[in-house]
Amino acid sequence: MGYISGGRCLRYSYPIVKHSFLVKDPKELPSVINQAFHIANTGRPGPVIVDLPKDVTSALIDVDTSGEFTLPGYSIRKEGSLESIKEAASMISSAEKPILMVGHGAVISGATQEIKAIVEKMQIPVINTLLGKGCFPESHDLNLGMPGMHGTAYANMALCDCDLIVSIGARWDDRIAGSPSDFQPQAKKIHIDIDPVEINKTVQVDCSIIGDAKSVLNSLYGFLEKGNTQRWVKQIRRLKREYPLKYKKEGKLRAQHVIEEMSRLTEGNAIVTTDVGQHQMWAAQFFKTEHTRHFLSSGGAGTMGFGFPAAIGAQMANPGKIVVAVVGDGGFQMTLPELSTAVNEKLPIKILLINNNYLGMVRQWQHMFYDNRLSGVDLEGNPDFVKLAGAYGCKGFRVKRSADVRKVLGAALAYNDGPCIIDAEVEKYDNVFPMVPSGASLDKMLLSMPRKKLEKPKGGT
Ligand SMILES: Cc1ncc(C[n+]2csc(CCOP(=O)(O)OP(=O)(O)O)c2C)c(N)n1
Repeated sequence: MGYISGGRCLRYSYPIVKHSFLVKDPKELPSVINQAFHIANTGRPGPVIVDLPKDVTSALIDVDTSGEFTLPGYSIRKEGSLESIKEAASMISSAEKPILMVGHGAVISGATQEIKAIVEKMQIPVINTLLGKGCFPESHDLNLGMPGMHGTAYANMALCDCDLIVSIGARWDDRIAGSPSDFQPQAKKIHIDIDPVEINKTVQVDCSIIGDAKSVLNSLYGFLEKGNTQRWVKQIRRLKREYPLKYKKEGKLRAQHVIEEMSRLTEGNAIVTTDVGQHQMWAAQFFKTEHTRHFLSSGGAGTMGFGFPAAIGAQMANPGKIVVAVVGDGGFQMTLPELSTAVNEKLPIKILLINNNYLGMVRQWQHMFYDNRLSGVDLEGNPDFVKLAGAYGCKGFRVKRSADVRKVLGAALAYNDGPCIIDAEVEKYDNVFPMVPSGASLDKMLLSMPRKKLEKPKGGT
């Protein structure tokens, strides 16, 4: 048994994977591999580690390809209980100010059509979590985008005034709930989730349905009776008009402008991946996503450097699609050696590098909550990314002026012989707004930098 691939790996991995196996007897291998795939792909999907010690990898075995197994402790409930579904239907039918909150679970279950059917029948506005983006088209009149820490003002305001929140595969994450113990007490809450562990984990709900989102919504639809949300929908439309997302158009090039233009040019059809940080939040705000599984980002794990490798996977799986990796200058430098993979495979990924010469999101927190005492966030030592692209045999573009954005992005979109980097040199000191300080309730949302000193936040970036 190898030293590193020993029992320790098993224990280290438990908190971050769905399941781990340590194969001690080579004969177990076919069954374990089948179990690993089954566990990874069913219920609430997640990574499974199969730890193979050296003596197992070098053993010779007669393979029994059937690899049969039973997993007595692992059962998945697909259909929700009829009783809970009926209770939820009655709550939704009688609500005057309901909101659907669409999360990653809805994406995984492929519930787009079911959500659309309910929205059209009941006239209910929709918000989506970061990972739920695209499950319901963002161009839809009743879509309010992402709520929470850097969500749209209108989504947060709607949450503050609604009387019912229906979470569909969303886990009331702290970026949305802020302070879960007093999250929107005026609203009743329904939670639909395939993973029973998520129910009442952070936010206490009034009704829960354990099951697969698509299947549950299908049954739910039949029990819904059209209520009257006309006034609510009017209010939503007014909020959208009065509090749109915005950014300064004058002065230096803005990240939001570059992202918004890329969104416009790709018309909701690109698969977008992101790193973690300010650019990620701006991508969530300004890259309008029309289709499910078209926005790939690192959610709860918050993994910098995720965007580019994710784009490689997305482009490999979708050779005919435009894939745009919106990355930070910090995050990109964590995984950029993968450029050689993308160049070798001639993957036409557009790497939209939002280059602010800072670990921007951390700088923003130091600016807003720590008297602008900046520490460890300066990236003045950045390489010249266009030259770096050249060194890898990759095409490089640079954009510095707002007036050139459309032209440069157009040229990058027209280049399909391999990957390209678009080095967008943007304003260094821009902050992401709206912002709800970490741990605060949604009504503490800031639309711009306040004059008075802010308290130190309770949570992390
Ligand atoms: C691997 C990793 N290290 C640290 C963090 C904490 N963190 C969150 S955002 C951020 C800054 C990201 O900077 P950059 O990639 O340049 O993106 P920007 O915020 O400037 O858009 C950091 C350090 C993290 N999420 N992941």
